[in-house]
Order: sequence, then C-alpha cells, then structure tokens
Amino acid sequence: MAGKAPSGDPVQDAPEVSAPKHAAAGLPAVGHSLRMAHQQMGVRRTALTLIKVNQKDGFDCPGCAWPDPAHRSKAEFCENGAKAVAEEATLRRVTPDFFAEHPVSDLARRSGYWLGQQGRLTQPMYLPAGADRYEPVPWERAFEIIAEELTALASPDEALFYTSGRTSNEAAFLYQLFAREFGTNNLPDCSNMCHESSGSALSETIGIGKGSVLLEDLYRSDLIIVAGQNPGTNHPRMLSALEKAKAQGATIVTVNPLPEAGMQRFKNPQHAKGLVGGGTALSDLFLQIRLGGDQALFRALNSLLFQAEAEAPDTVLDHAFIDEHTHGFEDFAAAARATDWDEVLRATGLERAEIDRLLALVLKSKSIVVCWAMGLTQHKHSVPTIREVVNFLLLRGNIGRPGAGVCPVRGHSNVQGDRTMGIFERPAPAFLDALEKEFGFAPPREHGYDVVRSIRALRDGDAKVFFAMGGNFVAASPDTDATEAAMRKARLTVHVSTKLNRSHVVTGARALILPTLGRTEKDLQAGGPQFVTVEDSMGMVHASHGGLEPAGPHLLSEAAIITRLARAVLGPDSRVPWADFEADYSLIRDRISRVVPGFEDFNARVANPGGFTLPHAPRDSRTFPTATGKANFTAAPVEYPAVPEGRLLLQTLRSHDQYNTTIYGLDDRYRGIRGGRRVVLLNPEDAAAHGLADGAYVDLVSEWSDGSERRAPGFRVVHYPTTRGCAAAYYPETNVLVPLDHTADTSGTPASKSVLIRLEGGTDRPV
Ligand SMILES: Nc1nc2c(c(=O)[nH]1)N[C@H]1C(S)=C(S)[C@@H](COP(=O)(O)OP(=O)(O)OC[C@H]3O[C@@H](n4cnc5c(=O)[nH]c(N)nc54)[C@H](O)[C@@H]3O)O[C@H]1N2
Ligand SMILES: Nc1nc2c(c(=O)[nH]1)N[C@H]1C(S)=C(S)[C@@H](COP(=O)(O)OP(=O)(O)OC[C@H]3O[C@@H](n4cnc5c(=O)[nH]c(N)nc54)[C@H](O)[C@@H]3O)O[C@H]1N2
Ligand SMILES: [Mo]
Repeated sequence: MAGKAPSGDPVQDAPEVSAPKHAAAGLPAVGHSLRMAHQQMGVRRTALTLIKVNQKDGFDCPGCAWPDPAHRSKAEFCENGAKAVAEEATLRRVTPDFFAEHPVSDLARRSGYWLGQQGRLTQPMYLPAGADRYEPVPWERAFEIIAEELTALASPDEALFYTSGRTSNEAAFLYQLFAREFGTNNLPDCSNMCHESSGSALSETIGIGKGSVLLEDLYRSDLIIVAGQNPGTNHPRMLSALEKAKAQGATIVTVNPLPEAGMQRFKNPQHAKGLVGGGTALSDLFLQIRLGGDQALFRALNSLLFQAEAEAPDTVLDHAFIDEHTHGFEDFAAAARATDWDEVLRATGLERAEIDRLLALVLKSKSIVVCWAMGLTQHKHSVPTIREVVNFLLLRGNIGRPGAGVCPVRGHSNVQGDRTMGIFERPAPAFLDALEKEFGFAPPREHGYDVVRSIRALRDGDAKVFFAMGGNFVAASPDTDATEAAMRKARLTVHVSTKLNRSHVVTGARALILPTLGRTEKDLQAGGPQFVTVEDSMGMVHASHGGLEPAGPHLLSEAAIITRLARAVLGPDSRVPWADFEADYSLIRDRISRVVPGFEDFNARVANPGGFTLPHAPRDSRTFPTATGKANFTAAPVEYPAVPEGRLLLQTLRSHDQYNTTIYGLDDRYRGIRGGRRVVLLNPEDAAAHGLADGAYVDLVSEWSDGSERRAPGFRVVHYPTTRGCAAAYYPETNVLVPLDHTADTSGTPASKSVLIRLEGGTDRPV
C-alpha cells in the first residue's frame, strides 16, 4: 500500500537463488519499477512524476549521471531511475512522532534498508549531548547550535564539510563559498570514494579530469570497450546508447570478472521489439578478467600495438598525433616493449588468444572509446590503470577526434558538477584567485582533507565538527567500525538529508538532522519559483525544475540552508550577499559565470531547453592543459593484487536494488538473487576448493599486512560464474572489511574492489 513502510526489519541472509539472467531491461524491468513506484507514491503520483523525468521542462533524474539524448522519448528514464525518483517522491514520512517512538539506540540496531524505507524527513531534529532521542528544533535554533560549535573551534580546519553528489550546482557553489569564507578547504566529497582515480589520472595525462566524449561520439565509434562497469544496473540508459552505437556499426567489448546481464543482451523497453522480443546482443567479446588485471591487459594490448607497428610500419600508430600532441612516448614505448607476458596472463587470468582477439578488433577500428566506472577506480593501482587506458588511446590518436575518447561514467547525478563548482579539498590556485577577485575575501590556500583523511582527523581529534550536504558518510566510507568510532568523537555532526540513514544514528556528542527538498520538488523562494542546474557525465549543463509539492511545510532547499547557516556563522561581516542568493538563484548563477570558466552568460545559456556543453580542451581542439602542455604518456610498472594460496580477492559492489547505501529492495534480479543481501558470489571451483556447497554460510575475514583482521559474519555462499579467485559481495555490508589505509595510490580512493579475504565457517545458517 502506498505510504506505508514495512514494519519489521526483514531477514537479509536467506535469499532464493536462481541462475543469473542473460538479458537486461525489457518487460520485467518496466513492471518492477512501476511496482516499486506504486508502493512508494501511489498510482496517480507515479504517473504525474515519471513523465517529468529528464524532460526539458522537468527535473533531472536523481539516479545516475548518464546524459540525456538531444531527442528525448516520452519516457526518458530507466527502471532504476524510476526507483530513485520513487524513493524521493515517496508518500511515507518520518515525523517528530517517529523520533519520539524510536530512540537512537533503537534506530542504531536497524538495517539501512529499514531506515530508508521509513520515508522522507520532515522537520529539523536535534539530539542534545547525552540524550537518546532526537527532538524537533526550530531552524533558527539549529543554525545557532552549528554557529556555536563552529565559532568555538581553535581553527576553521577543525570543521569538515562533506558533499554527496546530488547537490545542485547552485547549492554546491554556495557551500564551498561558505566553507572557504569560514576559512577551510576541508571539502571531502563522495568523489573521493568514486572517480577520484579517474580525475587524478586524466588531469595528469590529458589536463582535465573529465571524460572527453559526447553521446554523438559513442554513436560514431567503431569500437567501445566497457571495462569495470555494470551499466545494466547502474547506468541503464547507457544501454540504449550502446544499442544505438551498435546499430550504427560499433563493436562492443566487455571487460569484467562478472558476466553482467546488461552487457550481454538489452531489451529496450522503449521499442515494442525490446519489450517482447529477444533484444539486442550488445557485447561482441567478453573478457572475463581477474580483479585488478586491467592495467596488465591494457599494457599487453599496447605492447601488441608496438609489435604490429613493427611488422607493418606506419600503419598502426598515429605518428602525426604522437609527434605533435604528446610527451613521454619513448619512455612509454620502452616500457611497453618490455612487457612480461607471464605476468600479463597471471594478472589478467586471460589467455593470450583472448587478448589477440581484442587486438584484432582494435586494429580494424579507426575510432575507439573506452568507458569505465568503479571496477577500474577502486584498486590500489587504479591511477596507473587509467593512465594505461590513456596510453592505449593516445597511441592511435583516439582523443580529440569524433567517435573516440575517454569515458569515465560518473555515478551521482551531479557529482561532476559539484567538482566544477569547487567542491574539492585541493582547489586549483586559479579557482581560488577567481573567488577572491569576485568576493573580496582571501580563501584559504592550504589543501584540506579528503574522505579518508577526514576520518583520520576525527579519529585523532583534529576535526570536531562534521557537516554533510547529503550522503551517508558512515555507511559509504570504508572500515565501518573505525569510521563509526571516529564519528562518535565529534562534538557535533550535522546532516542535510532527504531520507533517514545510518549516519543520523552514529553521531557526535550533539547531532542535527536538517531536512531538505529533493530535486523532484518545487522550490519557492522570496524571489519566486526557483530552478537549479546540473552537469552530467559528459559535461552538459542543464536546468532541473521540480514539480511536486514539498514533502512537508518545514523543508528548506539546500541553497536556503547554506545561506542561513552562513549568516548565522559569519554574521554581518561576510562579504557575500547571502540573503539575495537565497531569494533568487539567478544571482548565484551570475557569480558562477564570473568565477568558473565555461559558464560565461550562464543564465542566458541555461534558458536554452537542452542546456549547453562545457568546453573541454582536449576534445575540442586537441590542446592539453597539462604540466608539459601535451598529452602525457606514462610508463608505470605493471601492478596487480597478489593473492596467497587459499585466499580470494573480494570486490564490493552494487545489487540491482540499491542506490549506494539506499536499499530499494532485497533482490538482485539479473544475478538471480531474491530476498537477501548477505551473499558472497564464488566461482564454483573456488567454492569446491573450500568445500563449500551453494547455500553454505561463511564469515568473510579480511587480512592486512599490518597483521590486523576484519570480519563480516554470516554470508550465504552463491555459486556464480565469476572469475576464478575473485569473489563478490554487496556494499555497504562489506565496508567493515576495508581498512582505512587500503587506498589507491595518488587518488586516495578506498580500494574496495580488491579486498584480500579468507572464508571461515561451517555450513549451517547462523542463528
Ligand atoms: N541503480 C543504481 N545506479 C547507480 C548507483 C547505484 O548504487 N544504483 N550508484 C551510482 C554511483 S555513485 C556510481 S559510482 C556508479 C557505479 O557504477 P558501477 O561501477 O557499474 O558499480 P559497481 O556495482 O561498483 O560495479 C562495478 C563493476 O565493475 C566490475 N569490476 C569490479 N572490479 C573489476 C576489475 O578489477 N576489473 C574490471 N574490468 N571490472 C571490475 C564489477 O564486476 C561490476 O560489474 O553507479 C551510479 N548509478
Ligand atoms: N565498499 C564500497 N564502498 C563504497 C563504494 C563501493 O563500490 N564499495 N562506492 C563508493 C561510491 S562510488 C560512492 S559515490 C559513495 C556514496 O556515498 P554517499 O553519496 O555519501 O552515499 P549515498 O548512499 O548515495 O547517500 C544517500 C543519502 O543521501 C541523502 N540524499 C538523497 N538525495 C538527496 C538530496 O537531494 N539532497 C540531500 N541533501 N541529501 C540527499 C539521503 O538522506 C540518503 O540517505 O560510496 C562509496 N563507498
Ligand atoms: Mo560513486
């Protein structure tokens, strides 16, 4: 029934298991998404809301960051977008009565699924020091409490300002402005756990930490390699783009330890054929790689390109491009020629013939795009892995040409825009100069803390106030026990949120929950109705207009919360006209247009229904704003995770029924799992080697070089066609296994796709 949350907390470790699916979307996806939407919002609201998703007069889908095509269909959303919308537009409400009924100690025992299912937060809530119940608090008092704690700090650097990636450009710009006028660059964000490795590798090699392709490039591409990504679940609308690319002649290669259904076959729900027919086979070649083997794979491919060039000079490499636009070619060539094939085969788990097959496809393709997501970014050696992808593309001039380029597929719907707006703990000096010029205060220059450093700072007493603009920091971060202990040391934790989550119940001495509008809702301010803007994964900026009545009369927009907070904390001395910004967001956009390159004339250009495309020097003109002024080849040693006998590598990934820490349901339909999340997918031969039947229960125990161990108990074994030696289990349940210090070199991203584990335990289901 719409509006009612399940009462009990369901069992999550006894799923039904059937064979994995070989196709994604189609009719079951339509049915599934409508069922969930009806449960949350009823039939009428579902219909009225879903027709506005990603339409030019509607709102940007709060799901993923995949771009919208120029010609939009009437239903420009996917199954999981519909779930994301339903989760926000739900009719369920969390009121002060709910908090009176449920003390924090009770809520702390509930699952993340249960917490999220309770509905939308409706009033600001305050947890006083020593109390076990949140109580309602007026907004003004909430801002006073925050101001008390912030102004009592010995230094502004004792405060942390986290951002998750749904925050609009306008709110993100204000938020970083507030943090910097207050005096700190401590702006950790979800990107630190996500595509930071892409940003690091791309900034260094091509001069900009963003992808270089537009949708048209995918359609024009000859070869698309999708590595370390599960679009069928996480970016379902990408499947439509791949289908179209395929129809126009592209070959598609998938590199993944798992045979993900979406990459095998796609039944496009927008065509009758897709609904009832067999759909389109997407992947032409599937390389079932070992976890962490991608750097070795691309290095091997590069060495084969050199070999092919030696056999047929001037036919394989793009010498004109290399000579004119790149730096570091000779060193890289030497490294690639020295490739150790035994190592390649060990690291990738592939056969030489499979890599040769990929080579043949590469050699006959003029234009190549490489797409990737968390399978490439969350390893210790992620940055050199992505640099190797760049090397591969540079060799044949595949950057800055139609149909070719790098395509890191971003996660949260505005995570890329938040960065563009200055949510970054290591801002570029030019950005700070522009802020200083525009607002007349001197922003701090010293770098701030990223996510992992923020947790250490809390743990060590160097940070005392934690403020989050969205997200679910304690559940999304690694090393759950250490992170929770660190958070409990804070003096004050504040969450600007739409839904209840774990971070609201693992708090500092005092805590606040500040309920905010979601993107689906109307945003009415003193200056009239407001809209916000977002940037998608391909650097397109457009407006998002919410249409629903807000979830309650007490909600404030994110922008309003920041402006009021800023006034409470900074007082009349602030150089920023906060009240004006709250009343009229176009005034914020005017300032953005003067601070952030590419946003010139922002208000006028965003009035164009499709929005506008941000400049991207490598894509637009083959200019590379790097330290050398060229695109940089890099020659790092090949790395891959070492796995001792009897141990497995575990990746922590998403099921089909979750959005990060938001759990929509307990099914992972494409992988054949129903009604549970505590599962570990094991290759049947690995399971046999451990004497584990399908359905046995084990503890996952991670082991680290410092001798420490971490345990996640009670996982049901599922025999699954994953690469030998490579296990998989869902996040966030497995975040307990990933130590804080297990991060990617250079980017600092938690290496949550390569966790060394052993399996312990019996066969019976634990009670
Ligand atoms: N419905 C839904 N949509 C989402 C999200 C969600 O949770 N739910 N999350 C959003 C966010 S924030 C993000 S960042 C994206 C995440 O999108 P994805 O990166 O697709 O998410 P994951 O579930 O982490 O899947 C990682 C994929 O990489 C593969 N993989 C893991 N390790 C390796 C490796 O070493 N090599 C290779 N080649 N493959 C590997 C896994 O088998 C899996 O297919 O999705 C966004 N969209
Ligand atoms: N082990 C492991 N850990 C991971 C990952 C992994 O693959 N494995 N993936 C990592 C990745 S890629 C990411 S991006 C992070 C995600 O980290 P986060 O972005 O911090 O987590 P989410 O679960 O997306 O946050 C969900 C919460 O956001 C709030 N919210 C939703 N919409 C809005 C809104 O419009 N405004 C506001 N203010 N709040 C809103 C709701 O209260 C909801 O409970 O997790 C990372 N952690
Ligand atoms: Mo992400």
